[in-house]
Amino acid sequence: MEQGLVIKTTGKWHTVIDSLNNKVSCSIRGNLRTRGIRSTNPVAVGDRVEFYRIEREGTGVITDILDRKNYIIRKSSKLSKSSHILAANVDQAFLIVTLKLPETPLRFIDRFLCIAEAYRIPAGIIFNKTDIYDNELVVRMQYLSGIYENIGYQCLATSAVDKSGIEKLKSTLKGKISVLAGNSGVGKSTLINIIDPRHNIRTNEVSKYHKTGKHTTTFPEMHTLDIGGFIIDTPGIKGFGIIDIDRDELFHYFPEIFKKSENCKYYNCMHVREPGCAVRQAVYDKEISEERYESYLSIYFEDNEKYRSKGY
Ligand SMILES: Nc1nc2c(ncn2[C@@H]2O[C@H](COP(=O)(O)OP(=O)(O)OP(=O)(O)O)[C@@H](O)[C@H]2O)c(=O)[nH]1
Ligand SMILES: [Mg+2]
Ligand SMILES: [Zn+2]
Repeated sequence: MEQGLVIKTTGKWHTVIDSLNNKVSCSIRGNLRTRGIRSTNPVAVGDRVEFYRIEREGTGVITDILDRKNYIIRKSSKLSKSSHILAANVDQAFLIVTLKLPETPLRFIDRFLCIAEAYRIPAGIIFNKTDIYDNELVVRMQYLSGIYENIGYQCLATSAVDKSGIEKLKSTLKGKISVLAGNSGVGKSTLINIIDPRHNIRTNEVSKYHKTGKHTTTFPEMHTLDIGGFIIDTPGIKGFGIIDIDRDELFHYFPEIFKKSENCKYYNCMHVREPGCAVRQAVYDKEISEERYESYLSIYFEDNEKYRSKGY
């Protein structure tokens, strides 16, 4: 029996790399223990597994999944019992954001960060395509970076065209397992190709008419980095689906709201319209960004007609 790392899964076959970084195509043993998670994919990218080889066929069989440090799950709807594991055992997650071609909605950023908090995965934001930002957009990026850095999220600015920010990004990724997420067309695959020129991942231009990407990457895949570490490329997503967090707990996953909540008058304050709410006071005093607070409300009232999320 050997241990390996799952770097790609497509249906029946799973690509596992062994201790020498050689790839082995593996199937799964029928009675594999699935660790209590009901998911459409028992084995996910990032899983550390035990496997044995079938020498004459050059393939392998996965017999066990080692305990996961963490994982990111996507659930298709609140009612559906089965979910899909996007990635396991990641050290950090970055959302690639573009302020143009396509424009990433603010609500989308906050939903991503909220989910990362819930899974206890350190998260950051990478503003990409800075080469096409005019002055106004540069100011906007600096404004947003200020807000998110204040809360404690690392923000980077990159361009795959003029290569600015790439060295800093590399030093952030070095030696770690990172996952890149974001809308289709923001440049996830392009950035990986630039960070490690050995890779030649397929990329595609953004549709001129819809100004959105073409969903070029279709399944998550982990790539080795020549500087050390791994990076997981994921398919562009329109939204994060249903956020499976209890309403009463939601504010725990907005760090700056959680911090202020200590001073609320009522211990069970939900920071919506309760008297003596320190969170709303902080929004009023501009200590908490109004846009972040609006994102909190939009998830809080997700089931409510007025706030129903528009596909973020
Ligand atoms: N101007 C500019 N274009 C970029 C930059 N990064 C990526 N692009 C372009 O954006 C388009 C989309 O890039 P992809 O890497 O395919 O985007 P993706 O995020 O992987 O998209 P999906 O795989 O569909 O999720 C391509 O035409 C890239 O050349 C950048 O920094 N500046
Ligand atoms: Mg891609
Ligand atoms: Zn409150």
